[in-house]
Amino acid sequence: ENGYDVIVVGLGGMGSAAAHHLARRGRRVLGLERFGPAHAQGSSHGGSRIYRQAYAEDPAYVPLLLRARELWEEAAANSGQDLFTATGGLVIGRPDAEPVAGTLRSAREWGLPHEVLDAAEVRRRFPTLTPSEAEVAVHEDAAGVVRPELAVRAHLDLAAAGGADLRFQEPVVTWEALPSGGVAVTTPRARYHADRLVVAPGAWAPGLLPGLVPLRVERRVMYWFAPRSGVQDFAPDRHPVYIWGGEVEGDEMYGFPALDGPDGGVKVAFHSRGGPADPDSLDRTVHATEVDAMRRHLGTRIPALAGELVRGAVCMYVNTADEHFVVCRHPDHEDVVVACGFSGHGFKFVPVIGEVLADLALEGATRHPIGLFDPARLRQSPSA
Ligand code: PYC
Repeated sequence: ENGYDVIVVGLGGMGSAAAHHLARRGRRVLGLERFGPAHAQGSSHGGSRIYRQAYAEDPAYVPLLLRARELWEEAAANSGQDLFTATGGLVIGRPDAEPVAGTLRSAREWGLPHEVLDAAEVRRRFPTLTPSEAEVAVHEDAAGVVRPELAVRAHLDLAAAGGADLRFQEPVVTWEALPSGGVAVTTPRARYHADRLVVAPGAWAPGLLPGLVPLRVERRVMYWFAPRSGVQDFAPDRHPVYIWGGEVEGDEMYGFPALDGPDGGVKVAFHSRGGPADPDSLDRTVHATEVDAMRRHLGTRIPALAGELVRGAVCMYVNTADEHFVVCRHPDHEDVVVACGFSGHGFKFVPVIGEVLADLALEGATRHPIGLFDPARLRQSPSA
């Protein structure tokens, strides 16, 4: 089938936002997704993601975060959905540990409002959190929660309202850049043509972008625990989102206020515990040993949550070697744009990455600072 300006492969967080930004610019867009709309098989589910600005990972992300915030507001207004909730946020840990030190570096470099709290002040303001005397916290008012499934649905609805043709349950088998220019995409149902291609395949990136950069797909578990004393202490108008560094790497955890009503539990997760995964045979069982390990961890940090598990869910990270994203024109195909390797910290950027992908697909360049996401840094150089 012919007649599209741009095909978007993958309609999770990044692809749905790209489809919306392309459609709003008047382009004829085809979106292809292997599952249904806003599904729970990849990396865009679980009800909540952290948004923060003083970015520990690198100060270069900050301008993108500021633009993302504007676009979250815009998408919320245009869709009528509550996509962003301001709660404030804490990054907790030893002062010299990377999450804390990196957050302060970004805050200072960009002049972002923040406060440094000692452990006693954290306990006083947020009595659910019990850091040790050796820990401090950086508090940021601008932090909050974004909603992955609502956001994907909102972007899909906006894209469809803008004329995009969105096809679900239609996995891409292969794509190719044609020697005469343009691209072809093959699914079990059809072969489609377009001038440009955006590939945003999430955990399916190793199969759809072979040889681009090394990627590690990893399993992660999300847990919702019932607070011992009811959800009121975890209400979003008084409880921040938080990232809590650990003594050893696997101990870093993060969590949210109570977002799912009195019986929905309160979500927490480990950032780096999981292990390698294959997206087509992911172990989706949350094991009792894993629940016990999280409960033990909560016992010294958030004792109010170290009780009954309400539910668990499994998702995937797609990690690059340095845990920075890959967002660029494909190094070998100028009509192809790629977005992958979001390394467990991408969702907050969804609307700005959608804007960047539309820029790259239509103009070949973007005004946004994406130098950090150039895959050249990760590609094996040919041996001399
Ligand atoms: O991006 O803020 C984040 C985050 C915390 C834990 C996993 N991702």
